[in-house]
Amino acid sequence: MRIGIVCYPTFGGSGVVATELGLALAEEGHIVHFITYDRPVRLDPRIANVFYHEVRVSDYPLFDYQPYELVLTSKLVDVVMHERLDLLHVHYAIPHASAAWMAQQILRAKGIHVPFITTLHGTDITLVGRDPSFEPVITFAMERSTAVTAVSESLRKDTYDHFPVHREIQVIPNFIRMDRYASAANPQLRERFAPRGEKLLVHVSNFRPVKRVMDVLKVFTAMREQMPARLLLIGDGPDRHAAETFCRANGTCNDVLFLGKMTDPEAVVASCDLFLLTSETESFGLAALEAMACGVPVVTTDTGGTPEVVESGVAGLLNPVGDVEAMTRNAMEVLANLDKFRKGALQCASRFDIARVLPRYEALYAEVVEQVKADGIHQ
Ligand code: GMT
Repeated sequence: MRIGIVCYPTFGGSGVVATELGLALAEEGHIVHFITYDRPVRLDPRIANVFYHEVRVSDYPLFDYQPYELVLTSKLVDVVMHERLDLLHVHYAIPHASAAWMAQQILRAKGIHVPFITTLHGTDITLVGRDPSFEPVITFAMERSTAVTAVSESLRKDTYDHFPVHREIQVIPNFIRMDRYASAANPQLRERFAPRGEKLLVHVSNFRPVKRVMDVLKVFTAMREQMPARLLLIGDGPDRHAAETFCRANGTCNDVLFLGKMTDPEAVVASCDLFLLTSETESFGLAALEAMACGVPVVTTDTGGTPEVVESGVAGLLNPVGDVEAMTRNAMEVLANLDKFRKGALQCASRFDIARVLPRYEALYAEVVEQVKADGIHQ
């Protein structure tokens, strides 16, 4: 098939999932066109069957706010027509789903029928999506998508709870390439980050308030009082400054290493003992799944889709949001039984291996292409 993928090209999980999906489809022989405002961070231009189209927003001075959605729509029309795409798959509803719908209408007027699938990822529904100013557009775009998927049962439920949507939403979970993560651990990195044999904790996120990064630091600080430990923080974002201020105030700067954004964090993550994820809400928790695939157990919050990903007592332990004491206690408990939890993490992650998930997307693609063909014939 000839597939167009629209996503955010940044470090967020939705962009990572979209990119990995496109790369896996290309490996299967499909032709994949990425349509985004920048090259997705994990998109290797040397890979066969993969193409990239940049959406360029003008800087015309009349516009205080540049009309990104319109430029994206025009680009979608252009790429679908000239690359003869069979379907569009848009990741993160805002504004990709409504742009895809608009492109579909323009193409229909030209006699071209293209289906589009919207995959809901998280804050497009749970945070941003709940802003009433977005609701009518998102609801409409979901209703008009040829198919809608959500990355967890929890996100599917949240969508029905917060939007007046009546259509079917299929759950297709995020996935992982187990083979890529299994051998990621690097003893030299371990030596570099824990030279005195300290326990190594790690957190990966975009440091937005929803991640509650300060809870990560509080848990770490409490653990460090009980044993030698260091914390690696991967990523960057609005709460980084507050995190640095906290470390300075608590005298932990030497043991908290801010590594910034990383394209392939798995070698670092795999060299650690425990992954901490303290989010207020998390529709899936891809970062936790990546850690588990490296054999690193996860101490996280019992919220959104995380219980579907991290089996408590097996791959790690779940805790109430904000309960720093429970998280500290449970993190110590996991470290005391590390071998058991490491095995559990690998076992739990393998449920999401790409080999299980990719065929579900391929089946859905075949279904929507057939559906639109049939609709086109009847029109
Ligand atoms: O909402 C975000 O944080 C951004 C979004 C993204 O683009 O990374 O993350 C969401 O999608 C990921 C991939 O499906 C999920 O693993 C994250 O759990 C989800 N984030 C939240 O729900 C907070």
